[in-house]
Parts: sequence; C-alpha cells; structure tokens
Amino acid sequence: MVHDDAMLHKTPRLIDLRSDTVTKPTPAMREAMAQAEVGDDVFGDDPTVKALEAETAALLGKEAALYTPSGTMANQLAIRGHTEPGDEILVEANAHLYYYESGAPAVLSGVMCRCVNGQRGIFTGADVEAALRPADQHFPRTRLVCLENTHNRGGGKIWPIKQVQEVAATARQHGLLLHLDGARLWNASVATGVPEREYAAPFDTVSVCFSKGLGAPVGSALAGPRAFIEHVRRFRKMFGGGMRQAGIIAAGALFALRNHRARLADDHANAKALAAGLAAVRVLETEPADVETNMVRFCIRSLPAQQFVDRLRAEGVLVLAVGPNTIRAVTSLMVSSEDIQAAVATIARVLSQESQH
Ligand code: TLP
Repeated sequence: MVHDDAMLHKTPRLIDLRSDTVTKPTPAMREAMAQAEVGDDVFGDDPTVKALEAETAALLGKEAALYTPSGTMANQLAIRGHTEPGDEILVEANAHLYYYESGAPAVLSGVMCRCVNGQRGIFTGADVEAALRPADQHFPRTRLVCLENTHNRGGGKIWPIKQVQEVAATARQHGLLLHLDGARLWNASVATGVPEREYAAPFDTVSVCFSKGLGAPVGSALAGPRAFIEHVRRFRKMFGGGMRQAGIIAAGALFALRNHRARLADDHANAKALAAGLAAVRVLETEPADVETNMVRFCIRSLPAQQFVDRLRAEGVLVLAVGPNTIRAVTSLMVSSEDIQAAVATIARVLSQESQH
C-alpha cells in the first residue's frame, strides 16, 4: 500500500468509496511538494508546472499541454477553443462534460450539445453519422465530437481502441474535430496495456486528471497542438484559472504521474473483488464481468439508493447514489483489499437488517 494510515486517517476510520477524487497525497508526494521549485506561472516562471506540462504532453504524444485547476476546466477550455458560439458539439448522453459540468458548454462557449446514446458511454461511427445534419443555414454548424475514456457513468468502461479509431475516422470524413475527456485514461492504459499516446492519437485535444486515481491533490491538463494550447491559455486566464506559484500542487501531480500509474492495477483488482463480493449478496444486482477498471455500479430495489447510502455511512462505508436505484463505488489508493472485504461485510449486514424490517 502506498498510503500511511497514521497520516491519512486521523479521524474515525471510514472506508471511502465515493470517488477516486477523495485520494489524499502520500507522505512521499507531500515531500516532493514541499521541495518544489516555484515561480509565477502566469508570467511563465514556474519550472515545476512547465516540467509537468512537458511530461504530460510527451506521454500523450501531443506538442504541448496546459495545467488547469480541474478536469472541468480542461474540458471546457477544449470546447471553447474548438468552437464559436452557436456551434454544435456531439456528446454522449452521459458524458461528464455534458452531464456533470453545470451547463458549462452553454455558458462558457455558447454551444449546443447534441447527444448520442451510447452503450455504457460507447458509441459508433454510425451513431455520429446519424446525428449529423446537412450544411444548411437552418442548422447549427457541427464542429466537435467528444469521447470519454474511461467512461464514468458507464461504470469505468474502457473504449476499445478499434472503436475509438472507427469513430474518429467517421468524424474526420465529415471534417469534425475530436476531443477526449481522458480524466481516467491512465486506468484504461493500465487495464489494457494500450499506451496513453495510442489512445490519444486520433484526437486533436485530450484532457487528463492527476487528482483522481493518480492521487494528486489538485489539477488536470489539456494537451494538444502548441498553437491551440497557446490559444486557450488566454481562456484559462479568462475563466479564472491562471495560477501563480502553482508548482506546489504541480509537484504533487508530477509525482503522481511518475509514480502512481502502475499501481492503478491494484485498484482494478480491488474493484473486481468488490463486485464479486457484492454479487454474492443476493439483493444487489451487479455484474462483475462489467468491472473493467476502478468502478463498480450496483442496483438496490428494496429501498431508495440514497437511503441505503445514508445507512452505510452510519456504518463507516461511503458510497455514492448516482441514480434512484443505482450506487457507485470507486476504488483508489485510499482503500486496501482488507477494506474491500470489510465493506462487503458491512453492505451485507445492512441489507440483512433492512430485510428484517
Ligand atoms: N468526476 C467526479 C464527479 O464530478 C462526478 C467523480 O467523482 O467521478 N471528466 C470525468 C470523466 C470525470 O469523472 C470528472 C470528475 C471530470 C471530468 C471533472 O474533473 P474535476 O472534478 O477535476 O472538475
């Protein structure tokens, strides 16, 4: 285990499966942050931010990258940079940048979102074609297609590389630009062995997060062509994302990038173990074969999901209701394999208490 229990869990021991965003910096990461060389990044003076941006761009096979405070900002900068107000973007109906980003495409870029319905977030070139309309003054100009890998609301589903390439080829045939929300691209690469740069290759821009499974406290990046990254640097400032001595947090991100990617395999093994444990608890509908990375989704019918979540919280297990009957559990460096077994036991106990009522 990477984490140091004494440091990370000062308060009563909770097993936190709400998200991989809850990860706290490890002692070694904190040390790297304390030692970071810093400067005013708006003046271009922060060497640690520059190092992070260069390493991220290289890993993704792109010319340049821009450090951002959040994944939301990285996605929204991509949309802003690729479009003009009144344009339309094609997104999957459960895509984070459409579903969970507070209506930002409408406000920050003035674009319309046209939704494609995927299977756990995955769609086809034919779906893109079906959503396109002829060039005509009545229609908005379709400009950008967005994919998400791994897909959050798809339960951590990985886009098969062949299908990414097929969708990208269709988009290109129609002169469309491509953006990848790769908040958890690291997970896809660890699970499949397909390098990040190969997944990133068909896209103009890719956003990635350091503050999820990689365990850094803050930050994401947007990678793409150098001219595009310089173009959106201005929008980052406009959106309030110009940070000063950001090297302090970028050092955590850099440490995460260099040291925490391979260990995501542990999270994936823990997620599979969790799903297997839950499958054995009769009342819960879960499909262990659907668990491809660090997320487990399960349904509960006997009481509303939120009520079940509240009951579990009282027993020290935190999960998230993501629908009226659907619950999400995410593994990360905050949870050990022992925690997973304890969480399964708690869930089983709470369910059996409920069924006695
Ligand atoms: N996802 C969060 C919540 O916002 C739902 C989570 O707990 O999973 N892209 C994807 C695919 C994401 O899952 C997230 C965060 C983001 C972008 C946004 O990142 P932040 O939270 O840094 O703005």
